Amino acid sequence: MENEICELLSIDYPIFQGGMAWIADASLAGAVSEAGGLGIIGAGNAPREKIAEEIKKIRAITDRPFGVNIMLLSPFVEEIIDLVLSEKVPVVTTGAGNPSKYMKSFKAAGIKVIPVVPSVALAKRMQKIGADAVIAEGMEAGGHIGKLTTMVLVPQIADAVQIPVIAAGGIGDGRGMAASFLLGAQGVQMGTRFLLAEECTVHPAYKEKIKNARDIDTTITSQHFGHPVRGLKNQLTQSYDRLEREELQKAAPDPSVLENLGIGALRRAVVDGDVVNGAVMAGQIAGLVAEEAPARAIIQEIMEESRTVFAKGASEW
Ligand code: TUI
Repeated sequence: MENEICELLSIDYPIFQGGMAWIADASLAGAVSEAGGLGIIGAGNAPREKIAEEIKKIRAITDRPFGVNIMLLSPFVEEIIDLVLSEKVPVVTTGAGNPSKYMKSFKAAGIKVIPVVPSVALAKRMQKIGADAVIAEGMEAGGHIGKLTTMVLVPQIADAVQIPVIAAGGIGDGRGMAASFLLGAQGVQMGTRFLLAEECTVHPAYKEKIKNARDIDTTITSQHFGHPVRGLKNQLTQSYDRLEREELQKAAPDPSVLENLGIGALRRAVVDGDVVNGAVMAGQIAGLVAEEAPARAIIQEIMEESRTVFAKGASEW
């Protein structure tokens, strides 16, 4: 029997590569799609021309399906939506908000729409307005996160909707994939693990910091106002914590103090390799021991391991 996600998207393996802002470009997404997974270009805060270029590049790398992740807080969200509609990209994933008002245009263009949802309520709403599947992302994930863990979110969403569920947040190997399927998911999305793909163009210092990370090395900034973001601890996250504490003492806390600190921080880490004062977004699975490898090898290893541990479990309990 075919996997529902593979059938829906015409891909070989139900593995999505997270559409990481500044990081997930045509090089990484093209390699993942070419290897049979779903590669996703992260639009992040980029303007239309930048993403148009990445779409052109990925089409030169592969003729397999790919996706574009639309970060709904982007100042360029309207022009990115116009771009994916005119380019008729095969798949759109959305993050950091509710994509309801764009759903009709996506569907009219024949685009498969798979929103990231942090709750059962939003998953049900997305199913109702025509989403093809949902990505249930737990707060183990890197970047902007919701409040629930993958372990509790996936089964509750799987029970609440009939469309396929893709598990995300804290998944980095075949064990995580097998566990996700046992919780009711039909696919997985991984971001942090693909940072160590050879085709991932993130600065080598960023990759090194991921390789050296321990289980307890991530933290959440902007927990109390603004948008909570998970990344590896460094001087930037310490400054955030201090400023946030200071602001919260005030009679009228001003969230813009924190926003100012965040502007350009991700770019500093990804492009310049400043992992001390830049934002090194990563999930809690960064502590997992993993080597740099081609995207194809990562996908093959995870497929094989997930099947092995699943079969082992079935024979032991
Ligand atoms: O979007 C992500 N991860 C991201 S976006 C990003 S760029 C950024 N940087 C700083 C601040 C904000 C964004 C870096 N990482 N993951 C998907 C995701 N979506 N996580 C949580 C959500 C989410 C949250 C609320 C989705 C929907 C939602 O809906 C609220 C509503 O309006 O109902």
